Amino acid sequence: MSEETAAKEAAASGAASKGGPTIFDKIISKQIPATIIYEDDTSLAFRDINPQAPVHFLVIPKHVDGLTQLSKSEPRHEQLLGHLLFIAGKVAKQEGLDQGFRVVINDGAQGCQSVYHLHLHIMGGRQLTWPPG
Ligand code: TR5
Repeated sequence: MSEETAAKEAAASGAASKGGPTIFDKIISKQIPATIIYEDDTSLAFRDINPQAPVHFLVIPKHVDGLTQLSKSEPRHEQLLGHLLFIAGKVAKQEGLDQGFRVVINDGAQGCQSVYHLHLHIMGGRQLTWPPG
């Protein structure tokens, strides 16, 4: 069974995915509204509900929950990771972030992750500072 078929069956049955369902699963299934600015078969981009910059959106995979799960998984996930970054750049351009932007992945407790479904933060539209807190 393909990853996508498994995810569809899990969603249809209401079963939890490996890491347990998160709010982002409900955004993917359109149970909860979000301002979606890009979508394809494997990824979704939507505006962050609590923006930290004039432009702040998230890019998520539809069928994989976590970076750790993903990086320990099959080599084809390398392609998915590349795709997410590619989409981050594509949507950043679509959003007019010509002067630059930041891509962040918070992973795990020390990474300050709050939603346990892999997501790339893309922030721009103002001068950002470094290092982050
Ligand atoms: O802290 P991490 O890196 O896990 O980032 C989680 C991000 O999800 C935060 O920047 C939140 O503001 C964002 N977030 C949380 C919710 C949410 C959202 N972005 C869009 N729509 C959201 N809905 C509908 N519900 C959330 N709980």
